[in-house]
Amino acid sequence: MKLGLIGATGVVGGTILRVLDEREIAVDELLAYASRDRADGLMFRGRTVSVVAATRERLLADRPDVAFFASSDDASAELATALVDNGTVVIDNTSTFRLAADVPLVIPEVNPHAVGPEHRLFPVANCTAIVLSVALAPIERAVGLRSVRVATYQAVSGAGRAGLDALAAEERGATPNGTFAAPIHHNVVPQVGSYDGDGDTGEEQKVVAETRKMLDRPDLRMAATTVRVPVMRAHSEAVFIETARATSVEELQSALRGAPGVVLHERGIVTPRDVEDTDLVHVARLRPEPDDPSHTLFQLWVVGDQLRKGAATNGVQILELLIAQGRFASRTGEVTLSLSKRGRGLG
Ligand code: 2RA
Repeated sequence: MKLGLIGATGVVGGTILRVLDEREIAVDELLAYASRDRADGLMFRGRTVSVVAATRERLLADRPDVAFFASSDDASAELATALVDNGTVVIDNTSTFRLAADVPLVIPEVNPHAVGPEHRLFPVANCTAIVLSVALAPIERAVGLRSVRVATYQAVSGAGRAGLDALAAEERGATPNGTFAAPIHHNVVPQVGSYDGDGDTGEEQKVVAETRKMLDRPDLRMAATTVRVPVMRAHSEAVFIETARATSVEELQSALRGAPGVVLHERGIVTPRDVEDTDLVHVARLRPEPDDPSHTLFQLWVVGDQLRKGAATNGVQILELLIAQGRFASRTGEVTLSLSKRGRGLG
């Protein structure tokens, strides 16, 4: 397989390379692109790979079998459909095409059936929405959901290398450089994405719209408040659900216990530092709301590494799904879908 990676030098791009390697995806040729030529190149499987500017002409001439986009919305808007029309399968980590009606938005643990043989463009959903949907899907399947409310605690690496650098600089005493809407060191910032001061931020709109699409519940009542916190890596979410029928903690636990991609913590807590660099979504503190005679109101705490499961790993899993469907030859011959307990670290 000839594999292109646009945004190869970014945080998500680097994580995609690691996940491809760990999952032993057979890559015959890696084509690495960035916003400009890079003299130093990058290392992949013990070899130095050149990094070149991602121009339309070069990409169309290179014609990769698969291209991962981990760059800007603008780069995806300009280049992704041209590549798709040229025969390339595109797995796109930007928001550009996520809500297009004829484009599937796939989490392999949640809605693999959304992939049809005609599809060649696969956006990877918003990282917060992926982490949330992996935890909600088993509940939706078991008892149905009537409403979901979520407050998030999002790591600075969600804003890429600039976010990591901004927190590190502020910790060393530098003046905030505007990467976030307010100082991030010793603070929390209730704005992720664009915000015009009235109504939801861009991130909040994405979480709601994309979760509805992935759960195939356009009618799901939802609200989100997304917040940036001075955590390096992994997003956390406090989730408040109303189920479609009366249920119990035990029934919800049993739905989550065997669910693909989920680790259920029946006791204790789980924090972003516990799940750094892992691929599974962790659920803890599942409990009923107090004084609820309807037995439909519950709360849970959900944590996942947004760079891995929320971005790179989900994209590579989509590629694995396509390989398993016979869309690409695999030299290893042994690429199997590893949806549940594969992953590093906890669980
Ligand atoms: C963030 N969800 O955390 C975004 C990144 N895709 O900023």
